[in-house]
Amino acid sequence: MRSQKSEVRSQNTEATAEKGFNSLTLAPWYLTLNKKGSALIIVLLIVAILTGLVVEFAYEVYIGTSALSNWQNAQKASLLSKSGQTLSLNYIKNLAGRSYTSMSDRDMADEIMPYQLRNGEQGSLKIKIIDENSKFNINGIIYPNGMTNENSLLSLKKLFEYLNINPSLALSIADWMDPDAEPRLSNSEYNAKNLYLWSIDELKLIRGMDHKTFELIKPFITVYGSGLININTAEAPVLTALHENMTEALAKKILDYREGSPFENKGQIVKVSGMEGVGIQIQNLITVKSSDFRIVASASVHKIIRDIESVMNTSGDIEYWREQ
Ligand SMILES: [Ca+2]
Repeated sequence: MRSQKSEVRSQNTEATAEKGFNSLTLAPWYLTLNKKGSALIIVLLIVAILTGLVVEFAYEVYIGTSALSNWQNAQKASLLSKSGQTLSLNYIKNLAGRSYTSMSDRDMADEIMPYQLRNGEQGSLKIKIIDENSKFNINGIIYPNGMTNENSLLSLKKLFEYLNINPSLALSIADWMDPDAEPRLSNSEYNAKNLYLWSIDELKLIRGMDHKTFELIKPFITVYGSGLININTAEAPVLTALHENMTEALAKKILDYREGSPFENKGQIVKVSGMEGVGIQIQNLITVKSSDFRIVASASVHKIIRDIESVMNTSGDIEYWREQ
């Protein structure tokens, strides 16, 4: 009997052991963990993934909104800058009706232009009006038939001398523009355009014209307008360059004279002490009325800036336009 019972117990024990082995090896792994702990890990994983998605979405929305906002502000700044150009054009058109253009006409424009937007927007518009007739027209050194205007070339040399620039650079500029290929200096016809300049920036392409030199002459030269110099608005370097007999001292006398009262006609220049003779000789080079103006309008809306620079004449023609 004992042996039978023992056999039966032994069989039960084996069965139990076999059952226990099966349940341990066949059950999924997660059933072997604590159920509460595993649920917490799963929840945490889901929360982490959702947080990641939400952060990514929020970031994309933020970037998208910022880009849209910047674009809208850029459009507003651009429109504001264009309005500044229109406003300036109306202003210079009014100057056409005047018999002469004085320095105060130009300065008044500078004073009335800066203002803040009135519709609550954070924005501003600044305008600068520059008289192109106060500058030396560099295209004037070559006649339309290709010949050199020696008097004009001499003026350019005098302008360079005034600014402490080597006057021979004027010869390189003449070769750059004249239609022939005969060099006045060694290599001065190298890669020459042999045409008039469309913009003074083209001067940077000429050998010998470094950045410093260009910045020195930039305020005093132009490619726009009739070529006549307005004696009411030209600065001393340009006035001195008008004629070989002009001196810096005479130019300063002209500045002093017009400060008291502007020249109402070009013949009045002989009233300036010392200008009795040379004043007559430059009559065909000067004017008292300006026709071409450079307008620089800079608009800012929420720190987004749009600049428009143009050159327009008093008839309303746009000769140059650049937006950036
Ligand atoms: Ca040439």
